[in-house]
Amino acid sequence: MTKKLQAEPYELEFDPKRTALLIIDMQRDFLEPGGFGETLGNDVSLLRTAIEPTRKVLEAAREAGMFVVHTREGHAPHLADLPPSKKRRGNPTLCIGDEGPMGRILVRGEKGHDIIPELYPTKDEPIIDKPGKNAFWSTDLDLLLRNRDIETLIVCGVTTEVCVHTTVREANDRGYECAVVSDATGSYFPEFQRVGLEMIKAQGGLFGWVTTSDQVADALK
Ligand code: TIU
Repeated sequence: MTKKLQAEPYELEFDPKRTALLIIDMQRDFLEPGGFGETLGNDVSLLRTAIEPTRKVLEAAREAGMFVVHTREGHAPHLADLPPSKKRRGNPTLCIGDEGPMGRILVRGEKGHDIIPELYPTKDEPIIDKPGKNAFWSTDLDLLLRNRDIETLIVCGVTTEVCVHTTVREANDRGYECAVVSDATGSYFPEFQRVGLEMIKAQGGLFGWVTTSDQVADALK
């Protein structure tokens, strides 16, 4: 049955059976001290405000029986999937693959690469491991969504202007309707958070909708 989601620039009608919750990169490496985000010079506490709203949306989605997909950004231990340009960029204190306090930075299988305990996936919730910022690039995310006839994505995660934006832009071109949950996303830069969300909903919702965790929970009740 179709439901109505309060959002900007206007209400979005969605069918929970054809909607997936996509949680982008809520990993220790971005949200906890000693990880990739901090090695790039960022204050990771700025992202932590997104945890509780994301948990609220995740619980509502689970209760509604919605399809939930989590993503993690990172690389195989051999780093053969890491472009040298990505390794060099950002003038980090530790590079991707170096040993940090939570294991090797942004490497699959390491503690820092994993999803934070507050939002840990159940065994029925696929985890997409992605080497880039775009969750569709070099992954089988599209296959998983097409198999379920998904048409709408409710998107949470970090960071708003990097992996969330890159993924939502690609999702648009692939024909998915995207609603980004403002308080369940986060940026290391408050200005980018504000403008990043404005960009999604500008021009009559050029990339999609912006909603809140409370509005998603209300819609799924
Ligand atoms: N640096 C930054 O803001 N983000 C990333 O490197 N990856 C994601 O956004 N996940």
